[in-house]
Amino acid sequence: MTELTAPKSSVTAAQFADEIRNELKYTQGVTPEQAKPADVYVAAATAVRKHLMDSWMKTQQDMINGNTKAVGYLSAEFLMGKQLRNALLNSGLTEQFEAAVKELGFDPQQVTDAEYEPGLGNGGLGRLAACFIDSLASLGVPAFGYGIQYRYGIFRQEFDEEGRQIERPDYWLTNEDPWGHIDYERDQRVSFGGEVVEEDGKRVWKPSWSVRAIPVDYMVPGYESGRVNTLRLWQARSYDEFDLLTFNKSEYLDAVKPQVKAENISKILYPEDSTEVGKELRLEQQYFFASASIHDAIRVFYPNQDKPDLTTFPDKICFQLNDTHPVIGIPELMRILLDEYGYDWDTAWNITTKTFNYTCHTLLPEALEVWPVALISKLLPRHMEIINKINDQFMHELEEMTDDEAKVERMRIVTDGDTPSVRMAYLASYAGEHVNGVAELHSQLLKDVTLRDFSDLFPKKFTNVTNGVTPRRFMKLANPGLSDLITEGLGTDKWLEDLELLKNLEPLAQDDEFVKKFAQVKYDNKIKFADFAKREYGFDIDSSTMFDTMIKRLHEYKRQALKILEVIATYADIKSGKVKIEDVTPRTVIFGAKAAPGYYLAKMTIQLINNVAKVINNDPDVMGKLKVVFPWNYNIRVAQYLIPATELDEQISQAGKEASGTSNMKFALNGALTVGTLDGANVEIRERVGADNFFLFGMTVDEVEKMYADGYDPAKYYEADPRLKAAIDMVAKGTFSDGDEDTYAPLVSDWLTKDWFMTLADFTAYHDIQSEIETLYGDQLEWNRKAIINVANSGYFSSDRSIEDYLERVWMTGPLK
Ligand code: GL7
Repeated sequence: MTELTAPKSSVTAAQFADEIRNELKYTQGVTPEQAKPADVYVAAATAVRKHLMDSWMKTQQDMINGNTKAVGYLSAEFLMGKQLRNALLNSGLTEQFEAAVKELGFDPQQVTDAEYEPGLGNGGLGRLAACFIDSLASLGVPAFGYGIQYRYGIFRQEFDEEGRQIERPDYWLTNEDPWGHIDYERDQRVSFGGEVVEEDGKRVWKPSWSVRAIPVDYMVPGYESGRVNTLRLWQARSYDEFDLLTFNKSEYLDAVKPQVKAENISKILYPEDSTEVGKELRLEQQYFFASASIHDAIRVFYPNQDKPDLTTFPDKICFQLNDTHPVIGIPELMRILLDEYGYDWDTAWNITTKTFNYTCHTLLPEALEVWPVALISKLLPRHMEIINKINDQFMHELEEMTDDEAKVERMRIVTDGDTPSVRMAYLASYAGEHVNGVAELHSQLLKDVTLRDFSDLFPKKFTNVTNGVTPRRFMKLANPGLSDLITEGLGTDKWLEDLELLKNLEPLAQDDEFVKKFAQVKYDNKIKFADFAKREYGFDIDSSTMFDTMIKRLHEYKRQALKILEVIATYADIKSGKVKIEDVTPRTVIFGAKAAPGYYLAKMTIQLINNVAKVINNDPDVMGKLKVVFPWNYNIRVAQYLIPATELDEQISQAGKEASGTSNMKFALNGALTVGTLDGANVEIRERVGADNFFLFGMTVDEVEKMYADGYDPAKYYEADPRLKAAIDMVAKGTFSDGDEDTYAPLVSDWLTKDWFMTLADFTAYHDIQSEIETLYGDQLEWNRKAIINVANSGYFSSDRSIEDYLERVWMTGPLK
């Protein structure tokens, strides 16, 4: 760690060592001699938290006393990653920690490794929320992250003997969590069920059951901003702890029933990615955290007031709805204003519509949540009444605005028909003040296709905010070698707060000495990853091969199948002698992906990749030339090793399907070149880094649409490209299933008859671009020049910039004064 890059705290290493000793004694009850690395981790975390305490309290006071509108980021997922390194960096205690821990006789790496990574998110959406709260704090904007403290995060992935994915529960709270502060005094009651009755001319909800929502607070320290915000995650508990009477009658299970029902609400994160499960429990979760959070905001901003003036609520806080998951918060705020505070409908509506904004994160129709009216009526009968009234009001407004009856009908929030349902995206688009997509192309497609009617009638609502990633975690912490080189190249470390400064690296791409240093950093990162992969997974990886990486959820639209078919075709080329072994660029192809447990074809693709790896990696004919590795249980920690080590990044989704992608940004910032389609944020990355420094292939959105319209026949492509045919035939004939032709039959049949995401149609173009990639890779100086140009031009993809865009286009607020 260079002196240049670490912000300073006045604490010395010796003092910090004393603080750790103190925590070992008073919180862990062990001597330094008895302590294990995990004890030291908890002690250090507790000590860092204390350093942040004053700033945390001051930030809250300034927020409540000042008049800067705060942001409430409502999200069902926050995929935070490990906290200790980040907290040390942001509190300027990194060097002191390293020295103190060594003084106590421990290895800092072992201590930070002892932290268990909380997996409270599925993928990009949850990680984006974590980057955003980091940036909000770093920019000094008063903000809360509001979500759920799931007891079980995303499942822990294992592979069995046959290469199939096995899901294991991730009980992360069996380990000590020194970061979360549980605050029993600031609980909220959240109610469900029952009925709505008429009393004195008023609609009154008589719920049938309630749960206690208890906040667990996590500090969110800003980088060099002196501000510490709050991530408030709710835990569900029962009010009726235990029914002794029932217990005494020996009905043990019945005695804990209410408790079990209540606590189930915050028990598991749904392991779904993009597709929704129509589960009652999921709606309970959504209402649970939306309701608790809105009540909490009222408590925070109107302390000790029985009759607060909530017409000022939109000046105190605005809520960002992270996808449709918290949209039930809209009727909830209406209900609170109408029923709990006695406002009339129009006043309540006026407050509500100024309070919420909605971000859509998808283009897949199945990912736009729709809840059956029957389910909402059962769980939240008063909310269903309110939603119906919102729908009626909307229909009347629409009838005033347009004569197009078909359009009015299409836009219904509450559909009729066999299973009347509520479209949460429509509710959010009507009631939200702003609606945004997450990349230019995505926002355009929302306007042109997914939410077209809404954008036609309410064009001013719609805007774009391109996603971003935090350079603190994904550059400074993950890639200290590159960070130091950048600081050296720029002569300052200010780029960590103003990532556009990376632009000044561009001339250095022509400086051969700098390019060589850059190449050395990449090589060191490859060795680091290879060591990690050996240690954790037992893989043998040759660091002199090209590291070619595809990490993301396993989904058909992302097209891991395209990558693995190309690997198989290359394998076949070598085996058949069509390609001379000495002409092959040695590659290690690295996959990381979890599949939703119920997603049959995705899980089969995982199995195929694992078995292709098994065959290829054990075949002496390709040894040293082609290798496939698939580290299981891909998570933030693996990402932090792998992204800095990667040279070629695969972003090969079918055009028009990936809303944005965020790993593409992390890779470009860490000096990988991208092979990708014109999809999501790839488009903007390519615009910025330049077409010459990006490997583009495949159909465009328009071409894809045309092909759907004309009728797509994948078999035609299978017949036309002998390499593709050979690859698919190998899968079909059992090359990767010990001769068994049934194992992958469903996958093969899907490719040849459906192939909804047009993997086969893009295959030939994908192969051609891979040849270009190999040619360039042969000239390492040129390759690394292009990689540096990628880094230099990716500063735009900082989540700080995303947040600035939100402040200006959506939230209309700024840093605390
Ligand atoms: C996602 C999109 O699929 C992804 O492209 C985007 O980068 C991310 C953050 O905006 O949101 N939408 C979604 O439901 N998940 C995503 O990762 C799970």
